[in-house]
Amino acid sequence: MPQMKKLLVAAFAASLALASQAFAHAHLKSAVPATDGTVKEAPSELDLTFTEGLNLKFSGVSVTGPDKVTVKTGEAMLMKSDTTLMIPITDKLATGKYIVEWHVLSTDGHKTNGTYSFTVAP
Ligand SMILES: [Cu+2]
Repeated sequence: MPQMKKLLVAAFAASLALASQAFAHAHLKSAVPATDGTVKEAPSELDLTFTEGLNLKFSGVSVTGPDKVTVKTGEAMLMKSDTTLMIPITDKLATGKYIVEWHVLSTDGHKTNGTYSFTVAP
């Protein structure tokens, strides 16, 4: 049944194409301070590195500290071929756990978002 075989091959190729598109979205690859990490010194910036280049205009984070207080952040910048989002922290962070909620638009036009936390140790 060559016709059927052609169809199966086409379907397989289409599913591969879809899968690789899904992987092309910008996923968080690494962060400083590290995701779920603990730092001894309060960071003056956050670096979030993604698997894809980002569109700065539609990318950003919101940081929430202990007691659900929103941390003041400066203007985000892109570094390392637009894959790293650098966010200056204008507040001096007290010890405690911080939640980082990020949202980005990758250069392929897909939006992704996520959440992670880090802790500033006493
Ligand atoms: Cu994508």
